[in-house]
Amino acid sequence: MKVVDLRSDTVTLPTDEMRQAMYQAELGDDDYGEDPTVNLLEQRSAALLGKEAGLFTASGIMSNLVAILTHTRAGDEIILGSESHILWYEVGGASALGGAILRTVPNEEDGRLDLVAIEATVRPEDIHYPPTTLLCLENTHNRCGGTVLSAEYTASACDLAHRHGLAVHLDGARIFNAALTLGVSAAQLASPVDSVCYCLSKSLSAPVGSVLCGSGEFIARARKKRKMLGGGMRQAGVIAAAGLVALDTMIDRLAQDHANARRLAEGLSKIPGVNCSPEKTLSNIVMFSLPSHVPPHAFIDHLREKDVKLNYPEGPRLRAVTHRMVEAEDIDRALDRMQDVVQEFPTGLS
Ligand code: TLP
Repeated sequence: MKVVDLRSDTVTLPTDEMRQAMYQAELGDDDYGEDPTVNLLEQRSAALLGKEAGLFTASGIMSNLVAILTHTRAGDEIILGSESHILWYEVGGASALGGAILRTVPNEEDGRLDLVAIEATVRPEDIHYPPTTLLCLENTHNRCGGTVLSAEYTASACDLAHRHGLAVHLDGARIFNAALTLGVSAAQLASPVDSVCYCLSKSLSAPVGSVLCGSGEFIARARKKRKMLGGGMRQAGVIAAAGLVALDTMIDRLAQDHANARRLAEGLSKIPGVNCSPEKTLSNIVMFSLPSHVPPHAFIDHLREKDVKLNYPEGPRLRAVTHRMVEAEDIDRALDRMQDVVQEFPTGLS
């Protein structure tokens, strides 16, 4: 029986077309700027995001870290969301390796940071204060359940940041999902930010990689930071080739993942005691909570025995992520299994 793996869109495997392209990729030493496949991926990424240049990195975390190292100096303060991926899941790299102080502003439920709160958090010039030099945003927002930041909001946040001399980095790991939801281009969403990265290895289904984009001058400096982190990958065209196929073939199919996420959210909202809002399911991430008598860890363990995989949650909310390897019929099967498992727990007992 096929396992329905809803843990993350990072579990997606490369398509046959990607594997073919990897095999046939034209290669060179990227540290000499001589890998034509990497160069093409960087150029195409920059064009898609409306920036001058791109930098292929090993992962989303590396892109975010390289961006932070390039925008800031040790001791600078960064403003970012209390639910941001950079804060929660990047092993504290911005502080450990970049010496950055992370100052959070609460994320609204929809992934925004309140503009008044951002402004109040920027440090004025004072001998006691570290300089605030960077604002980080995230679109779509992972921990806020795949919510999207509109182009208008992003522009307002950037205006404010730029007025105070801060640069803005956008963690756009799933920016093509956001663009689809909003009916705008990724370039429009990224237009006011100084740097943006997106991931090839999540909803776009490529095996490895992320691309950081920005001005030519920014990317030249970022390239050196990537090198410092050991991220010069030589014949990286082998993996960039899959990324190019992902750009050609995976962006247009994201609508299926969004429809499946909505289908899952609608089904979940009908299971008695399960709390899930289909109208808040805006991309490929579904957040839900279980009836209070159902312990999440046991629920997930039982579900795994029935070939449906979810990650253990950190709090009361569970996350399910749709992707290329999950079809509508898999969603229906997952829903049946979830309903069965909820019913295994007698009401009133935990
Ligand atoms: N997110 C992963 C886990 O780390 C939680 C996931 O399963 O969703 N930015 C955002 C918004 C992300 O969601 C992720 C990965 C990253 C950056 C980092 O990407 P990787 O893991 O490829 O370095």
